[in-house]
Amino acid sequence: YQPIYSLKEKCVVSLEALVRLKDEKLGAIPPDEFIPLAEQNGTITQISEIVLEECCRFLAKHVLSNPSLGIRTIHVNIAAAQCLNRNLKESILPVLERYHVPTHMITLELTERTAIEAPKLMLWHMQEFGKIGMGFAMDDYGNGNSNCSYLIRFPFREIKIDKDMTWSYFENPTAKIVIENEIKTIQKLGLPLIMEGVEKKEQSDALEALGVDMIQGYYYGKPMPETECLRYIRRMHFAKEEYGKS
Ligand code: G
Ligand code: MN
Repeated sequence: YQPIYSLKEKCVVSLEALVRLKDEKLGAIPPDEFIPLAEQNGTITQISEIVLEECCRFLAKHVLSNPSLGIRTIHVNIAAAQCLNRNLKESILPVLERYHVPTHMITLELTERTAIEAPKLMLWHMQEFGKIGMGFAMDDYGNGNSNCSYLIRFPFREIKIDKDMTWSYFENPTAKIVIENEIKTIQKLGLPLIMEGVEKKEQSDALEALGVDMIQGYYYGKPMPETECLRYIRRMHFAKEEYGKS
């Protein structure tokens, strides 16, 4: 789980579930290697099911009983293959029900590429999930075939700006102008914005000055196994209270 930090609330408010694969012989296999393969051979659907089940178990065990942790939702990535299934909702909802996890505690992340694969069906999925209080976040916004039409066509509840965009914001004056305008557009639409890939304090401060809502990046925490992540959040939130007292 990787923390998503709210610059406004000064605490971790959500997590993204990021699957990792460890092989006895090969060691850790990076997601950039096994996810495209799993997408090709169809096992991505089973992987996603395992991830969702794990997240619900985690929420039920550690988050529902600990509201003071401040975790409002877990972001779970969904793949194009899953969205092509008309019964997407029926494959997801029973898992949440089994663990008594409220629908707003899972946010589904999808990329522009996934959304455009079957746009009509995707729109219908988003409306159906919206009716039961489950939202979609647009992942990796600005990477690849970015186009503001995705913002217009689909009722995303949240936008995540891709880490490559964040990096070029700080390196390239042209990118800075373009991305600042993207940020303003998203803000005018009233959509919460997460910037990914923030690795330094100066970057976080600069984005805070632009009114960015949330940050996901190594500066506020790398992806961690669940126990470590819980410890990290507790320590961070406790520290915040301590600072407040002094
Ligand atoms: O595509 P998506 O946004 O779901 O993928 C997130 C990936 O980006 C994760 O695998 C995570 O490890 C990586 N990541 C998250 N934050 C940072 C960061 O600040 N720097 C770098 N280099 N990678 C990051
Ligand atoms: Mn993601």
